[in-house]
Amino acid sequence: MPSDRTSRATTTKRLSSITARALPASIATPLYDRSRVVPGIVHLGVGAFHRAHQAAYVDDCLAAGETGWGITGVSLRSADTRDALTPQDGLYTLAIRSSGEEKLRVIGSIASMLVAPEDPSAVLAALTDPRTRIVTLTITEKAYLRAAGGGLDTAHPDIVHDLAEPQTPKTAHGFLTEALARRRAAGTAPFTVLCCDNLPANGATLHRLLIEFAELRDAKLDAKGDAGLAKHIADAVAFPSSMVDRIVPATTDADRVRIAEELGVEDAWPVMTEPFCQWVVEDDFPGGRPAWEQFGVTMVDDVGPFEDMKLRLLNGSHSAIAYLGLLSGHATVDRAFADPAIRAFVDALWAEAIPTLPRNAGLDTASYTAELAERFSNTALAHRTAQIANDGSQKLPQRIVASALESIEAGAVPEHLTLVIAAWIAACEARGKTLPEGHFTDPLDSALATLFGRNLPTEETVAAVFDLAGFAKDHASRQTLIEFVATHIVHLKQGGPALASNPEL
Ligand code: CS2
Repeated sequence: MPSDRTSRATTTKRLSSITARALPASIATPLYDRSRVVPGIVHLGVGAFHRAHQAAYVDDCLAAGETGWGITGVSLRSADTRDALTPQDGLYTLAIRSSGEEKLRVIGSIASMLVAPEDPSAVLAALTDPRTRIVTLTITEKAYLRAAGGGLDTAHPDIVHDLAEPQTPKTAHGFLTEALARRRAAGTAPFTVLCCDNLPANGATLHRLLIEFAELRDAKLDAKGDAGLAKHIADAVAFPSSMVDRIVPATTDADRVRIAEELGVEDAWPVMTEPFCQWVVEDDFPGGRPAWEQFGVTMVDDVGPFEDMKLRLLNGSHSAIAYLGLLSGHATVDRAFADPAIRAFVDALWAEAIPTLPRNAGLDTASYTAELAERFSNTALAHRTAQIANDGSQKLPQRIVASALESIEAGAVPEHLTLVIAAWIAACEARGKTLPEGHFTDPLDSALATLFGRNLPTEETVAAVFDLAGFAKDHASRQTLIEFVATHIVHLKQGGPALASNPEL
């Protein structure tokens, strides 16, 4: 966080357990005794999304009298959230915004915060604490460190580090495996691992990656007779999948000022969100869980159909709105969605993606897309297209590429799905030209810059991007997809969405 916020905090009264007692009556605050709450959940990746979603559900459970599920929030990278929240006793404001209305609620479920790079052993201590029965994650797609084909990126320097130095991990994989090894050695039951990121079959995906990591670890430790961790993780640890949904735009300084005025005290990091909130979770928690179903969480046997619908309809169209919006000069989702050309595009995109969803799973796609249209039109959110545009190489496989491939296999012509891939490539290429340099980022940025600098024919560029990002790897329809995308790029460059720069961005 910029230092001006920290210095302001020292001179202004701050949100805290004490000042929360005197907030205006319209603002909901935790009325339960926070000192009685014991930590039961360790959450990795305690960013705004977690604080708008899971932490609110857990806050409801604690308010209803559960005491065993306080959250220990862990940041795997920066100290920003800890620095903002610790002086506030872990309290922060959740602002639920719809066009014309803002409701504020102070959340109290985060009991303490740790910053992994500062003190990995404190994180391992929290993870091995027998009271910790669930570990949840929102670390973003790229932190799963998948290689282009989907397996673990074993060459990634942090994976190499965590295999060499298991006592001081850097990655989620390193922390989880080391903690599970220590719990096993101590005779403590394993925790349940609940992935809450936008990945397909997120629980199973993380399970597979951790087994792969543990196999490499076992191979190193074999000589010392400590092998068998991979088998333990495969047999004894539960990884339910879950589908999470709430739109959470990044907090701005204007939000901080407005919330401070409402509260009468400063909150260094309030979180902005929409009224809609959904969480669908596979019910597989051998060590127990909060009674989430009493607070609006849908507990199911198989989250797959819900997840596909969300990734392909919500996130797929979000990415479309982001890249086409950027290329057309729209800074926020609501403005892009109000553009008739983009609105019509999204309808056509949904029409292509819907036939790829599981049939007979009871999905009501008509109401779902109608609700999405309302959510995307929420003018109070100011959700920036550049925020969603980040990390496209990690997001598009499950949002767009999978539906496009299935659509081709079914004999359809996915013009709109493939245009989103083209718009992503065009938007990446437009940075530093018609879009500001660094307007959004991607783990492939330096490789993409080198590639674009070679000025290859369009189809060769697209094929190289597919290789870098692992899109459609080894798939029979890869070449067809590349040809669609290359044709769209040529059209986009000939003047599809206006590629003119726009001061709004
Ligand atoms: C968005 C998601 O930034 C993005 O990529 O598509 O964060 C989206 O807002 C959430 O998944 C909504 O649940």
